[in-house]
Amino acid sequence: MDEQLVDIFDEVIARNPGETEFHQAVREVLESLGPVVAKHPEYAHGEVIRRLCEPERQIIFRVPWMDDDARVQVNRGFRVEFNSALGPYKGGLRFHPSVYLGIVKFLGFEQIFKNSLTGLPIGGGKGGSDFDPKGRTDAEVMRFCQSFMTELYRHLGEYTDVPAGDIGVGGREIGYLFGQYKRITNRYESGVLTGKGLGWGGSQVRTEATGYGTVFFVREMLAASGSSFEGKKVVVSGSGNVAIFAIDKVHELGGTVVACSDSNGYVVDPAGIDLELLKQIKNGQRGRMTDYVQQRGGQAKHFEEGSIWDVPCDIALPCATQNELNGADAQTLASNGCEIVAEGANMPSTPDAIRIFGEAGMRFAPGKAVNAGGVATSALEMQQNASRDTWSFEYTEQRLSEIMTSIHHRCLVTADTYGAPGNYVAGANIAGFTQVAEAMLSQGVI
Ligand code: NDP
Ligand code: 2IT
Repeated sequence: MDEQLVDIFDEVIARNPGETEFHQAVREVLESLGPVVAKHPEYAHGEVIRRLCEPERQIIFRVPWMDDDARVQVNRGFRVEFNSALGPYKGGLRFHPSVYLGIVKFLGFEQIFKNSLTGLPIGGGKGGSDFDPKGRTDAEVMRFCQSFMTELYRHLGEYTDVPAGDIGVGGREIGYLFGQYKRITNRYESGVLTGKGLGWGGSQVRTEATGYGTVFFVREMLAASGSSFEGKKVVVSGSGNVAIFAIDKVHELGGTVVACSDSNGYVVDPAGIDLELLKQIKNGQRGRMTDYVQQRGGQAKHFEEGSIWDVPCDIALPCATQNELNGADAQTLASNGCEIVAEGANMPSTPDAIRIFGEAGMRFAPGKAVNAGGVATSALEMQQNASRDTWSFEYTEQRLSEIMTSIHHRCLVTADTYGAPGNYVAGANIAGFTQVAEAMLSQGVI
């Protein structure tokens, strides 16, 4: 790391004790910025990086709610409004028992650069709760969402802060959250949340966008070396929103996804994952990958031991959660001849894994570039809401595809300009950063 940046990083660690995921996300960005501070001394004078590492606002609140047995439950809610240089805070809400301030901060920090890369006017933020939706009834989820929004609504607004989904937050939760916001404020403010239902302000392609966008990005990586998905064997971890629509698009482009997973294990299905069955189990039944194997039959097998990254593949798409792919997994992927790793999830590869990809000559692209299609399509949803318009599926998907092509291009051009040709990590971090830094300098010390 550049000397000027070491002090800033030490300060981040000291001010945010124990928040290891946040430290990891900051370190990864700062490690890319050496050539940038060398070229732009004005960033040091304006303390742009020091300011960027401190969220503009952090909100933590109690979320009390009553379960179906009339017992009072208490969760903790978070919203970190990290940076608004480019637009209103924008980023998802995550409901998962592992959520604490360090996770929300790492996600919010990543979101700043990701949103900048989209080229659309959105700042960075993230939120969530340690609420675990697994095993909860619809009525319990509704009461939780209503209580969560009863506190959070005062911080939101279409020009202020616009949440969306993430792990554990999909169409059902966005519906309950929007309903409560509307009731409290007495405003039909469509642009205050994205990921809404198609009949009430949602955008075509938002549900598919992160998975589709991930595959569009890899399509560009492949095209850059004169290749395509045709005949490629692909492993996708997770089996949620991002994973499902990544699988969908890989199959459409001629590849075969031979494995996917959930937190209890992974499934290998050599004939290719049956997407209709997977969707029915995940969305219809809210079931598990073990249910998939039972209903699929044939050669599909479920594994509880080992790692999904043991499955040989040409392309690996981690689409579940942070730090799900470690150094040992990276070594296995390399030995099995995997060529490309692209992150559908946020920060799924550990620093060790990323180092090993580089040493093995594999091509690696980071989540803030690869999975930006989700938030980009959220920004398209905001555009449609602002103009009281709705676009067709085809038009919206075309816009998404162009945005992903442009992010890919911007990463490579920036990496070249700053002396790191072919390095998507450097390209994404530097391109995302410089646009935000310029805006912060223009807007003064705030
Ligand atoms: P979902 O809740 O729809 O699915 C999450 C999937 O990941 C599930 O299969 C889940 O398994 C698995 N998973 C979650 N936590 C863990 C864990 N601790 N260990 C193992 N597996 C786990 O979430 P999404 O698909 O929306 O999100 C997946 C990733 O993509 C996240 O990193 C998210 O931040 C990122 N992302 C999401 C975007 C979106 O638009 N939704 C946009 C950009 C990035 P199980 O069911 O067993 O918990
Ligand atoms: O990590 C992400 O980019 C998301 N969860 C989507 C955010 C959004 O506002 O659509």
